[in-house]
Amino acid sequence: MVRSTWRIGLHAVTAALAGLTTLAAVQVPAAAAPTTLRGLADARGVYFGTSSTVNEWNDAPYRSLAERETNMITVGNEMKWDATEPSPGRFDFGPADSLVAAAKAAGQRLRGHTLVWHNQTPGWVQELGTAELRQAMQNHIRTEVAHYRGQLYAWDVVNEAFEENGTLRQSFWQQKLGDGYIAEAFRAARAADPGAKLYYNDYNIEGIAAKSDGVYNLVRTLKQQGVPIDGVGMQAHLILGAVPDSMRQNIQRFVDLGVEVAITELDIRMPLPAEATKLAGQAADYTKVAQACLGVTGCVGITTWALSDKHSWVPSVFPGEGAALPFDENFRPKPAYNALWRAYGGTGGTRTCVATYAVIGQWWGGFQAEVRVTAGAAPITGWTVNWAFAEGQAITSSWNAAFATNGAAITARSLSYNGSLGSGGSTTFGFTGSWTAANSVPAVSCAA
Ligand code: G2I
Repeated sequence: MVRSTWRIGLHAVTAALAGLTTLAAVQVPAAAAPTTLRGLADARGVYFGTSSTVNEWNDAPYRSLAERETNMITVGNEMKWDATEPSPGRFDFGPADSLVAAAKAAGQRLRGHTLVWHNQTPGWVQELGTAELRQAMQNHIRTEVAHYRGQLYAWDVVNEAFEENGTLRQSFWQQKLGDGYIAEAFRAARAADPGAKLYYNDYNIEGIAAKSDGVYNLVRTLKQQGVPIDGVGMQAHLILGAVPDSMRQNIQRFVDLGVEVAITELDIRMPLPAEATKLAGQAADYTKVAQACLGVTGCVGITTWALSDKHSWVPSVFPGEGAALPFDENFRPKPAYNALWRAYGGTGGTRTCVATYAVIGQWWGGFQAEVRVTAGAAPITGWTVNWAFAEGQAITSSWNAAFATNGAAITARSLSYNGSLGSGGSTTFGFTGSWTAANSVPAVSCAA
């Protein structure tokens, strides 16, 4: 909000000044260079996002990382059918609502995920006969999309409806409702929220191959029939060393059909353990994906499926594989992060450090917090972490940093023994404090 007001203001000032030829030199303050992927994405008019579940969001360091680095959140599980309509007509939007409210409070946009899928759909839906299933689908879409009307950037309306050979997946949807269920779902979603972008979303459609040909033909047909589809989500659950060479060309052909494209669930897994060579290869793969998207006007953003390896779905589904995300389990940026940083237009190497703040203990009137500082790609020789205590918290004792307080503003600086960090290295400092009404985790920034 503040940003766009400033932009409008600046345009107005610039326009006004254009007429004043007597003013020789006008000093317009230079915008500070972005220090996060979120800032870079904002400056470029695209997004960088992550998925988040309620559990992940409650992991304070994860949340502060996501708030700092991303301007788009995909709700990880809480908008799926098993969460929102566990029994017929009984809707529960509580968990999803809490994520929506939190993301909006952090100034992030949201992608809704997902309405019609063969997974995470309750048994009662799968057991319905044709007429009842059609009615249940319509009712589910109508109710859920209307609940979030005006609040979401986009919806993944239909998810993973294709087989690898490019034919429609023989799901219970397809078998009972026939091919037309996809068009019906998009129409129902548009009627319930005319403002949300409506996406078809799938995996293994990043390169040109039988499956993406199938999706391409579907989208072309839907467009010809006037079915309201606005976007194609390429999930991009990829494998180290196997980013398709045709990815950019594939994105372009979809854009040429008149839809936008997004990378919606990016991760690039590798055999564990992760070591330097694999991490460097993964960074090259992240570069390839990001350039394929950002090189095409109409590819609007990239979302990773979680942000840190701590919360990845990969190890539980592919035993022995993992390390698929841009931050490691301790929230330290990996070479893949630096690759994204450069692909989004970051210059001068990566920003120099990140800090994550966690409340590690809380009792009536008091709490203990720990802040972790992590260097970026280049070594650093000193750091400063800033935040504001908006709820009246006060520091009572501290360790491993020099604190300065100015009203609500807190500054913590490195000491002689913990300012120097190697590339990706980290250290922690902490404090105990007092609180009264509330003790939320503040947004922290780090400079080196
Ligand atoms: O499988 C990765 C993604 C592929 N594309 C669609 C996405 O929606 C999908 O996400 C994953 C979630 O990240 C997992 O968290 O979808 C899985 C289910 O298909 C999710 O896993 C499920 C577990 O299987 C359940 O046991 C668990 O109860 O998460 C549930 C909620 O934590």
